[in-house]
Amino acid sequence: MNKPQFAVSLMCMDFLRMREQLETLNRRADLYHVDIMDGHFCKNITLSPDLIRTFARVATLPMDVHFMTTTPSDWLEVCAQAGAKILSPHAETINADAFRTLNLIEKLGCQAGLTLNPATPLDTVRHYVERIDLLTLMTVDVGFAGQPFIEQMLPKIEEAAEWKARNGYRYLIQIDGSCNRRTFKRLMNAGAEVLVVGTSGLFSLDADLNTAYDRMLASFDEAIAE
Ligand code: S6P
Ligand code: MG
Repeated sequence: MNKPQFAVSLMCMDFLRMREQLETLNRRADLYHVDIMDGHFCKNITLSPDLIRTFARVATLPMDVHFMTTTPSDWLEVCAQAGAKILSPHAETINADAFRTLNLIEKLGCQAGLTLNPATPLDTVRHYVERIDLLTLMTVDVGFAGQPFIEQMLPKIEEAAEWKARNGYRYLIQIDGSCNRRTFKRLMNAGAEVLVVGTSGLFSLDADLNTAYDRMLASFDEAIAE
């Protein structure tokens, strides 16, 4: 089984230790996952374009922005200018102008991400998924860290992996929501390639982030070996 890439969810870090935590993650993680919410698409507000600009002063890993906003087109350009490398709006918010949105992401010089809520079938993105670099499948409803894993998503991950193998699509399959010791093996068996680790998979494992990261990697190896 291939090793996954780990994308760390920055909304879950200790905000009083941002610089120190980013410096640790620069050495250890593969990608940054930046959640932007508008209080409408989901009932929370977390990170912001200004924070992306601040992270960019320290971050040496690519930042993938997960837009939980009703009108992502309002935010794509400002986030690209702030330093985002991958822009991942939700299918539920771009299907009225998906091709125009993908053209804009390309024009901004970013990679095209795309995110699907748990209740959204993969088939809704069939006509443009060939243009996607990072396909994110939510395994919790959007809005909060620390929620329970939605088991019914496993066949959807398998379907995304089948589509990729059958059609030669380039997207990496990223999973967002409750990626941790209890779910790692099932996610990998289903075809996950990038795992977003947040509160349950990483930050809750130890107050010291280096120790927490060691524990996360060890818990991944243990889970896979079972
Ligand atoms: C949720 C957000 C996610 C969370 C992540 C937290 O709306 O999009 O990226 O930050 O799921 O991780 P966990 O393991 O606590 O669910
Ligand atoms: Mg997210």
